[in-house]
Amino acid sequence: MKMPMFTWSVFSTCIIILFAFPILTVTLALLFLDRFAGAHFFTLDLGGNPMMYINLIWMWGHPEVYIVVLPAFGVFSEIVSTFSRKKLFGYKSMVFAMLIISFLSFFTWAHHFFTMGSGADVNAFFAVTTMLIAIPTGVKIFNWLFTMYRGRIRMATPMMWTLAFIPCFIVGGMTGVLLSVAPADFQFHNSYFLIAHFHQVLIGGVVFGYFAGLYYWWPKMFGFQLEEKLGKWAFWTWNIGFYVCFMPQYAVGLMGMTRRLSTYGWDTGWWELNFVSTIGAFLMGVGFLFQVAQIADGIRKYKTLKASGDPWDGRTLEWSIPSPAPEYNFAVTPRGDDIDEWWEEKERRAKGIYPPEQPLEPIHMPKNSSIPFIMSVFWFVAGFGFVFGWLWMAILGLAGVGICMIARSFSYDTDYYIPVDEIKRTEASLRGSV
Ligand SMILES: [Cu+2]
Repeated sequence: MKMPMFTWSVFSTCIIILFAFPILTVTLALLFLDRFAGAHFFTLDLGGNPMMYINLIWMWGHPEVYIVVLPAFGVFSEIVSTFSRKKLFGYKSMVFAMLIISFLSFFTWAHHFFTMGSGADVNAFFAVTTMLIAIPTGVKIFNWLFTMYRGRIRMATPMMWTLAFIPCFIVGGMTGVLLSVAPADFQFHNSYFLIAHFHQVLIGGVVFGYFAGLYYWWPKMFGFQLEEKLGKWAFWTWNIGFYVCFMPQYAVGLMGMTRRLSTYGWDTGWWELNFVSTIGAFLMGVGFLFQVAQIADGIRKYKTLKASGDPWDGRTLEWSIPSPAPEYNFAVTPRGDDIDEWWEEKERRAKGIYPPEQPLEPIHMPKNSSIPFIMSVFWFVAGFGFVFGWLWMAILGLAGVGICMIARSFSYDTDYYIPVDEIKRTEASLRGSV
């Protein structure tokens, strides 16, 4: 299957979601029975075990970190090849790496509590599986680097966030390997060293990735470009702030500071590094303000910043349609023979080879429904009632959920067709602005 890497990343994320979330559902059901029906799954007495809860939470929770990071990996793959004007290096190995990460992510959960006392054999197993994940991740890093090699790199904000991600994630990943050494983890456990590692992978990997993706697809989503100069200010304050904030935390962790402290004594010698860390946190806050200013500025200058359908000289098919995309996306189903189909198409057009005109057909569309949103409000009411033991509120919420379900089940008016005339009109008005 020739899908762009972002599509593959969403695909592998969905696989992990499919297997990980049932564990969370069961865990919450058991917790509910403990709290509400006097069961003893996670209690200290009557046969229960609180560590069972921690195990279940991380059986879901470790795959969850890959659920959040894999789409970011997909974003980086798209951006690296677009802004290096090259095909992604090692496409197949990228896909395999992602699938292997998805699989391995289910066998590492106990690395969150090597100190539980499960013994050397169990700890060794989870240490090895954790270290193994560094291999496919390393493959991806090398492929991104090789894609850039001899490419004509353009330093636009999406690419800058991608470039910042690579060294940041390497350091975050390597400290992860340090943490995975079970005997050493008896020292690192619950220390600020762990906190620094976690934030480096989750901010340096996930947040940077979604920033890169937002900058990249912003014109496609909203029809205007974000002004680059403010974006660069945001980038630098964010990145300098990041290192000033989190690097001292590795040190203060090795000095013995544990997580979740509300205060500590002056004689610990931790305050200087914590103070540096605080400065970094505020710098990141300034970076965030620059980003807010960037969006506000973009909305104000909407007309002058108006984006074409293909503002980055893109490679994948979303760039072949206008910005913002019409509700039906593609007027005719596009060809998808190549990963960089739009790039190939542009090359063909440059040689004067145009695709045959395809006849327009009415487009089948789903109708929007507000019921899922209303239902989620009722779920919230029910959950709130259960948490505080207000049964009347819980029943009210559940009744609302039931009514929503029934209403949706009996609603057959769920789709419509966009007639050809309307597609023609939309395309003509949008193409005018391309
Ligand atoms: Cu983990």
